[in-house]
Amino acid sequence: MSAALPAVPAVPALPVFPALAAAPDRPALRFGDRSLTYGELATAARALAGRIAGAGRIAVWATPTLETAVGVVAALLAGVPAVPLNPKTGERELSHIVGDSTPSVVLAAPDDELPSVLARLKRLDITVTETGADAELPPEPDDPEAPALIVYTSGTTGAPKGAVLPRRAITATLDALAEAWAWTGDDVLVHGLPLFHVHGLILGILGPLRRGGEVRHLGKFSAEGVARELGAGGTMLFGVPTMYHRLAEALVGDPELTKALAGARLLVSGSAALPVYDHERIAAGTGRRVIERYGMTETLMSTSVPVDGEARPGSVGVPLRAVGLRLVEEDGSEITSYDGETVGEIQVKGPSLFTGYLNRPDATAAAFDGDWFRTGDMAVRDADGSVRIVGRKATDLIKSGGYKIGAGEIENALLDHPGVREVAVTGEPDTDLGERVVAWVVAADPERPPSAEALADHVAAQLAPHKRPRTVRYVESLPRNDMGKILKRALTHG
Ligand code: MCA
Ligand code: AMP
Repeated sequence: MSAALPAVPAVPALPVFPALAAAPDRPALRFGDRSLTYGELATAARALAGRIAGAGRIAVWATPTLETAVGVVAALLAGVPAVPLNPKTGERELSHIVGDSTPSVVLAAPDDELPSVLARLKRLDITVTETGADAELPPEPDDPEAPALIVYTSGTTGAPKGAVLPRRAITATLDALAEAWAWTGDDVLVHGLPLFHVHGLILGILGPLRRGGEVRHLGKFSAEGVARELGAGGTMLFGVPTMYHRLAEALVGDPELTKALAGARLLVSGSAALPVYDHERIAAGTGRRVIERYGMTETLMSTSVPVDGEARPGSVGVPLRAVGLRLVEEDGSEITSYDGETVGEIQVKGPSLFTGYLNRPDATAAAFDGDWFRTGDMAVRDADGSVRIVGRKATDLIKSGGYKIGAGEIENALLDHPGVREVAVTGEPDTDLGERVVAWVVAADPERPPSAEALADHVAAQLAPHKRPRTVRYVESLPRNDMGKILKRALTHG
């Protein structure tokens, strides 16, 4: 690491939030015009932790607000596993998540309206302006294996699975990133990511709070918000490639945004591949290169380009501290050459891994080869050991706007629509979203097929708006092989 970079102080693995008690006057969280210092956050989270202690599991209605951050910090302090819920989740998916994770309580902001699916849960309002609680934090649980968060993630088929993330996975990944990025309490992170996934919640909220730094959340991503906050003291930006694509588009003729991006200490992209075109446009416009890091809900972060490393388009950098990473051939043999050509599946091991899928020992067993987690991502390694992702094993997984979406779950939802007789879902390249969800539909009545809008609304209401098909193609029949299996390649390759 170069001498000019701030030294990252060593932090013991637990407690998760050493800064909470250390510096009460420092700014911790800001969402729009609402903010909390570390002292205020500690008071609010401590009071809530006292109310949920011993609750079993809790759900958090994860809007992009102060309340969500306070709710999750409180759950970690109390040692109660938290299930962040996407507030836009539709009925079918929400019923599944709640039925699978069986929380006893749902935490929400006082003004939130909760859907009827959650009516049977006890509701606790999150108050961010607690006063008068005593100054002592209750001791955090000291078991590093204790489950901290259960984050739902899609697979190729079936409903999303709950990845159980222990406390040590969170601290291990955040400390490894701190080392790679020279990330300290002096950093001010700007982001507009949702708070129900790893990227926005663990990296984007828990990360700065573990370091003792500040988060400024935009509420909703916009280029203007990024320009404003980076221009007013923000040092780091986290985003998915769609956000960097939109920033690259907005840069043209926007000197304020150009200056803000040029002045940031670190621009980080993850959750999907950042296209070379956008990478180059940002570099050309600002003189700054975006750093990529690679991870997964189940593994947290596995690789990154270090802060003083060379940010090459296409490269997701080198394995982070304590992460074991290997590339494996189809027959299970390990690829040892760093020739930039030989493609294998990325497998990882180490302390940042999850402990398994909730209630799914079968799926957990299938995901591992011994200690090694099979990511399903295909990559090569360059001569310097850096990893370049070249594709994915499963064609039935779609990454759209940085969200992982299983084709199977959308097909199941669409088959429930009365106007649909048969359906296949595929992903197609999209300059903004990376991939776009496409539904190939055989209508129940070809004379009166359901509209594309009706099908999108149906998926949004049952699953989530980001899973809705953006394109619907009506076909007379779906190509199948002798076994009756749909040949998706024949659809997409005409
Ligand atoms: C549109 N909308 C609808 C419908 N159509 N709502 C209901 N029914 C419909 N038919 C609404 C949407 O809900 C949204 O509302 C608004 O219209 C715009 O929708 P959309 O175009 O889909 O959104 P967008 O603005 O284009 O979203 C782009 C985005 C978003 C902001 C980049 O995709 C995003 O936030 N992505 C982040 C994903 C992420 O965090 N992934 C991390 C996974 P409204 O505007 O009110 O919202 S963790 C991970 O992957 C690993 C660990 C890793 O490596 O990080
Ligand atoms: P999720 O299941 O939503 O946690 O998404 C994890 C997946 O996102 C990984 O398996 C990769 O396919 C993809 N991903 C995350 N970061 C990157 C990156 N920097 N480049 C390419 N793909 C990525």
